[in-house]
Amino acid sequence: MRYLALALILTLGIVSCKKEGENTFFTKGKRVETGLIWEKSPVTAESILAGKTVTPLFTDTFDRPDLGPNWQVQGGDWRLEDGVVQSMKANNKNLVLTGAALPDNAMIELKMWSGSDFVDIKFNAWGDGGEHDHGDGYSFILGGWKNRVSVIAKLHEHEKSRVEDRATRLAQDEVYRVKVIRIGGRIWWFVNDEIFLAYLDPKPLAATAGYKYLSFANWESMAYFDDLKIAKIE
Ligand SMILES: [Ca+2]
Repeated sequence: MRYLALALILTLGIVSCKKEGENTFFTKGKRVETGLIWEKSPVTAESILAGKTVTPLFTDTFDRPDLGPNWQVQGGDWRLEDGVVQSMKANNKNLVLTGAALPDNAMIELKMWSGSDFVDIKFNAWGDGGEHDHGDGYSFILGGWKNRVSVIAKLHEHEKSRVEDRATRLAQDEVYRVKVIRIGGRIWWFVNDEIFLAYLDPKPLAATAGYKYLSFANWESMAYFDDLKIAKIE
């Protein structure tokens, strides 16, 4: 009986190791716990895009006085200043890009930084553009929860299958170059050209169902965004 139990434990161990191997992703050598993180590093944007066609769709450098017709303000204090999108307090009322739709397969590039020592800067992509308390579509949060957790989350910032980086501490006033690549249900998030987090969604949000909006988000950080670029991947 004891041997049977041992054999059972070993078998389960082998099965769980295999499953774990398929679903485990390493970020900067750190293991991230989740069922939905899916690939081992290193991965580069160039390797993901190899053989694909990337077509620019939309750019915004925000070098003008007003946000203009491409942007819709849900609330908060979103504004342009010194050629940069700024918000000091928005309480999750977003600044939504209504002038361009995100294709399901796309690359998003932008710069974001925080003037707050607790960082906590974020944006949403492939959302429905509506008002939600905790994120729209896929949320990308850098140094959230007082600079303790960075995440990719789907439809809700606190959802159970969100992927997390609890090791990296971000810096106040440091400009982070962000690149998000999505192909189907696979999403890669690069920060300063290094893979930061990745998310596998078995039931990806689709533009045909209305999930096609990018939005800048903020609770009460000194949040800054600039140099947005969106490209279609085929
Ligand atoms: Ca600018």
